[in-house]
Amino acid sequence: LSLAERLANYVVEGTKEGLLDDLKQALAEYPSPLAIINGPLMDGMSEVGRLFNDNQLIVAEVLQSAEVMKTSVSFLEPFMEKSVESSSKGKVLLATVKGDVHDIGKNLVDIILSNNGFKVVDLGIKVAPADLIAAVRREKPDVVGLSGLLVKSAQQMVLTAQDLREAGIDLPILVGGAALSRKFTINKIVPEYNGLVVYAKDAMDGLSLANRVLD
Ligand code: B1M
Repeated sequence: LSLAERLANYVVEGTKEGLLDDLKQALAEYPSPLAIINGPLMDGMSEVGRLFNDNQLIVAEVLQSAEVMKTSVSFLEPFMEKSVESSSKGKVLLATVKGDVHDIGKNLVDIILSNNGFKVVDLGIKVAPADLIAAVRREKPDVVGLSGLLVKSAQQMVLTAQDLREAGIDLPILVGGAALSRKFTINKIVPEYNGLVVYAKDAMDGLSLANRVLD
């Protein structure tokens, strides 16, 4: 198997045997650590999603795939480019919405923003609107970032935006995650909120939008 196929396979099989050696080799061959994540590792995750959808994998197996992804991201993180400016660009409050446990994408957004001059406060997963509102008041962020992968999470983002509006909050919101689209964001979330709402398709897009929003 090629290096790319082996890397995707670790994720699909949920096994870590040989993973770190292949990641080291990939660091030498790929243009950046993020290219390893967005390329072969994400290919593996897409295949996991497909097999799971097809009932060929059970949740316990998908959890092992998630573990491989998390281990890989932790291993690659120290090799990612970091900007010199120290947490001066602004503060981002990050959360996976209520009812949703998926956090690999959110954690990637955290890493990318933190490495590029943002101070990130991560509230974790299954964050209810009331907890988000309390955190906005406590942390006084410049941007709120919401992640969600389930179809019902897209609807939860609409409810969260409504609750934020009712609480008098109009900070820019950055939304992302597999269940969302730019169209859904514009048609469903934007009308329910008084502030700016922007959709990011991936973590790098999230970074450039966060930069633009705070410029
Ligand atoms: Co779940 N799951 N899962 N799962 N899971 C999906 C999302 C699913 C599409 C799989 C499938 O059926 N094909 C499906 C959703 C279907 C739907 O809603 N229509 C699904 C399901 C059904 C479920 C359960 C309901 C299964 C069950 O229990 N029967 C359950 C839900 C639990 C819950 O949330 N209440 C469940 C559970 C799990 C695990 C716990 C086993 C595990 C998650 C572990 C974890 O995260 N700690 C898991 C996984 C791993 C997946 C898949 C296979 C992979 C997700 C992932 O990590 N991708 C997923 C299928 C798939 O996506 N192909 C699936 C890698 C990650 C880097 O990508 O998060 O998309 P992603 O992030 C991207 C972008 O979206 C974006 O940037 C990242 C890339 O740079 N992004 C943002 C994300 N958030 C952002 C925020 C931003 C900006 C960009 O700004 C704030």
